Amino acid sequence: MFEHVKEYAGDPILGLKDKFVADTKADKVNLGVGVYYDEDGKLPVLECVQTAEQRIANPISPRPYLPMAGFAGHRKGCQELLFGKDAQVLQEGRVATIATIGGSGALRVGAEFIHEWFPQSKCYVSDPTWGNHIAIFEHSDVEVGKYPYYDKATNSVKFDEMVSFLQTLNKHDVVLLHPCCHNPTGMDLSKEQWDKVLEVIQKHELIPFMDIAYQGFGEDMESDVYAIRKAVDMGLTLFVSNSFSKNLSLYGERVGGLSVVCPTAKEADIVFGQLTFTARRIYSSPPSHGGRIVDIVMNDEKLHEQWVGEVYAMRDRIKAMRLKLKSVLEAKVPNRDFDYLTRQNGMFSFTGLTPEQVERLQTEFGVYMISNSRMCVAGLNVNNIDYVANAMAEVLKEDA
Ligand code: KET
Repeated sequence: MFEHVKEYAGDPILGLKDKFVADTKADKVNLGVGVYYDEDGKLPVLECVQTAEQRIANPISPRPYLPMAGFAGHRKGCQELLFGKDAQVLQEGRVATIATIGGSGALRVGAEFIHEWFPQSKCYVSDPTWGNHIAIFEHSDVEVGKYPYYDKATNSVKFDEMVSFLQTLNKHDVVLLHPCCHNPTGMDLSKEQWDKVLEVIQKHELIPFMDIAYQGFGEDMESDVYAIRKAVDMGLTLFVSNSFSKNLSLYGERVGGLSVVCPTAKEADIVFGQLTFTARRIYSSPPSHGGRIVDIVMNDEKLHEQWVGEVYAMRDRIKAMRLKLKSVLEAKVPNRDFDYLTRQNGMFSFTGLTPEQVERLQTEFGVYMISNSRMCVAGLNVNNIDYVANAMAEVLKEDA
């Protein structure tokens, strides 16, 4: 019956965990998946989330089906975070938002919407991008292309090439962008560069699809959504997928949102209906637990403030790890430039290690990063950073 079914090679990011768990080395370190671990190497439960959990648990409430779009408070939380509490675009009712199953669910629903209503459109992703961007759009039957983004030789963005390329795209082609903390490279555009990219998008009538999974981990909550708010100010139509996995440390609850900024409130209503219909056809309606937490934390002023502080503490710890790793590596491998470590933002660093070097780190030292050389800096802490730096220095030195 199943002889024709092909074997699944496994996911390059999520599959790495099994390898890590099976590794018996005492000093092993997992820097694969984009997850924030605290100073003790533990997955944190944020204090604001603990308070929300207590409210949910007492009293324990019934579990009806949620609306297809999720809780209204969850949707409002997404909107105000992305567009601003008093944003005019929200007052005008021009944003259609549904709660989704993580950022991945938002991408999937968005990709299905594009396929259905813009069947001619291709989707262009940065070269490189998060691998699942390509998989999700292709699996929704949207053809995927790549725009130039990262220059490995200089560890910087190939900005001129990127802009020239975007100018060649067709009307209504989709451009998938990372508003902050680019995955996997950590290299973001400056505000001036965003202005230029959005100008090209407007001129060529392209559709920006902004995927934001790390709001608060770059500069701050507001600066990290500069591109989104600028696009709204320019009157652009855009898609935004957001994830609360990282900034609420709610990975397993699968909470996110999909927002479509429309030219008019009437169009927003129609788009909203179609988004709910798409959700209905895939998973019907979202689960309630994570949605409740989002609703409580985002809409309670005190908890919201506490949350922002907790995100900034995670951000600052990652930045401290970048500095420390840079200084240890500079001392150990003086012929190589490690400046990129502190120029990159968010959880990831694109280390430029070869696949062979990444493999050696795994087999000889039990240090796990993605084969494209992406390291999750948020997995480093004072107890493992010297070990990781030493291991990196070893594989870099012997190859030099
Ligand atoms: N967008 C980006 C850019 C992203 O890095 C992730 C997750 C997601 C969306 C998905 O978010 P979620 O809410 O979990 O559905 N990235 C990490 C985890 C993964 O690969 O699934 C990662 O890159 O390690």
